[in-house]
Amino acid sequence: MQRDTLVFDLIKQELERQRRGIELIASENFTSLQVMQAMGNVMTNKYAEGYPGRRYYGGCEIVDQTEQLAIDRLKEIFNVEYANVQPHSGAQANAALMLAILQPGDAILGLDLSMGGHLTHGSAVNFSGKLYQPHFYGVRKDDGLVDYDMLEEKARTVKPKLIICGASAYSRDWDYARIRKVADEVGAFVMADIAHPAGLIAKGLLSSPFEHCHFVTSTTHKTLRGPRGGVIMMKKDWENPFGLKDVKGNLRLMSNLIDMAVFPGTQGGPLEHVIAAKAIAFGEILTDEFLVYQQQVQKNAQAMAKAFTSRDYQIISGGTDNHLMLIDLRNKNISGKKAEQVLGHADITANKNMVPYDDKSAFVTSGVRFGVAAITTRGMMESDMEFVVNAIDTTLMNADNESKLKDIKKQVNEFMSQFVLYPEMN
Ligand code: DSN
Repeated sequence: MQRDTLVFDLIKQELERQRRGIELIASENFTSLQVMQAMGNVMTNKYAEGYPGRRYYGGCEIVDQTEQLAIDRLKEIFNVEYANVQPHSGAQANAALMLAILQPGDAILGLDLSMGGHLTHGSAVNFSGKLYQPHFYGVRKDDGLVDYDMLEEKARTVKPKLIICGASAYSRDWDYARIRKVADEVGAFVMADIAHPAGLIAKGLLSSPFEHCHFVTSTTHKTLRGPRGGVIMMKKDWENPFGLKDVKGNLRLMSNLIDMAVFPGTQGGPLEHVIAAKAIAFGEILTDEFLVYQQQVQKNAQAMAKAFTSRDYQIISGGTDNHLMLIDLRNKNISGKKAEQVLGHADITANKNMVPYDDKSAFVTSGVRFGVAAITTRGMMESDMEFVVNAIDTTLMNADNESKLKDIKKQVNEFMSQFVLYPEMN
């Protein structure tokens, strides 16, 4: 077979783009080389429907070991009794979990997408909003914090089967205990989607949801810095408190119901090469080096927030506890869409984002979201946040000045050349 130089050339161009730019998309990161190498290996050839020790195909004795290693390491990281490492993504993890515990038409309660929530938490354009009956809570207008009074009131009114906490654009920690209390009162399950702050939770830098939430889902590629994928966990293998049955009408442990909802419920063959990469990433997370990384993530986010505030940028909720921040650009007279575009011209990658109570559509938005997980992996420290924020500010204030933008791009590229990325690759 002839080597496909067209595609490999595009991969090379993507490597160069990642090397020269400032990556501020809050959901992105740079995996280690060994995590990436594990994703391109012979395990991609293997069918392994089922679970370690109980597969529908022969020849699974090796992939059984990598998958079991991934499960065991994930359980150790979060000190949990149950883990499923097969979901292909965070959205797949949430779909499987909901399939396991809900019936079509059941009420669910999640954070509104326009207030920082996620598509899979009940959005009308997503399976979660189409199959189930979605209801939402929001954040308070005055301080941008989750409105727990509203959450409780909604829970008592709509009596959801599932309350979802977790967000894509919320910079503060969560009061999981308070959510569990109202869930118990109305007879609901609680699921925490920790896709964004999982790395900080793994190292004890944010509150743990595991004591209070029946289920926890996550992606593995954001602050966890693993391959693109998802996971589902439970602190305890809940003995099915609501008497949920499988398709044959048998009462089962929650772990059985979730395993069945992942496969055969929503997925086919697991991506065993990606699961091998998850196992490697989970091994990295267990090290002290990863604690130092997460501590730096938190320090960098706080330094970045301070630098923005000193330039009169309005951070929703006034700051950050985790790795990200959401900025309302209305006092800067530029939309999120335009900000994303011009930052792109300066090789600074970020995404437009609705802010709470936004008067602009999701395609335009009044806000922009920044995260520091990726630049911290590149090696940046608190002192580097001044350069980054200054570059952003100068870009946004010169949005229509092409020569100035070229100038900033040059400075950005020079600045980034000191933070070497994948030196082994060419
Ligand atoms: N799309 C991800 C994010 O950017 O936050 C969430 O799935």
